[in-house]
Amino acid sequence: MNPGDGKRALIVVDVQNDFCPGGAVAVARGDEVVAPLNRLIAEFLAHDELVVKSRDWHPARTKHFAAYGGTWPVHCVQGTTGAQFHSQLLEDPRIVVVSKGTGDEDNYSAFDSTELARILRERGVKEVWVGGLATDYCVKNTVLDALREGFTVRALTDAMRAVNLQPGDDARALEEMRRAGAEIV
Ligand code: VGL
Ligand code: ZN
Repeated sequence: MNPGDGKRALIVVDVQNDFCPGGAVAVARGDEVVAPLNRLIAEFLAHDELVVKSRDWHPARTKHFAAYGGTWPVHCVQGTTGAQFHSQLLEDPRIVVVSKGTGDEDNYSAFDSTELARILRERGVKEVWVGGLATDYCVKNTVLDALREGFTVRALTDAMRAVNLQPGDDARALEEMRRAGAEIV
């Protein structure tokens, strides 16, 4: 089977208020991923293909936060407005939601401590298309884990934006994904 022939799934990574402009870990122009992702969500659902949304879903106290020894300001605390998906992101009962970061680990990847790999395998998925927030953390780590798990991966550059704690982190993240075997589209 050629890459592209397998059953596909769309993985929408962490398109939550806290990663959008005005949020606690605001990604510049993070909200611009919503329109292209909505087009893909509609297309995948129309073809009966799986759509997964991951969400960063932290407890109020976690070592992921700077206050408790980690890197980040408080963000995406379970049940808060900041943790909600962007209000314009398409919702549908067929979409599977995967929560990550529920303990003290950073859990940047949507595969890390979640059921995602099992869910994809159960549905016969061979190829995943990945977009969302942020390119240099959760999108990158999700792409790298998907490759490690044996999936064909398309990283959707128009549908992702980066935190860029250091200038150029976005380009480095894309290069790392490409070198690991992702198709950058
Ligand atoms: C993320 C920083 C902290 C992400 C999550 O979703 O990319 N970034 N937690
Ligand atoms: Zn987080």
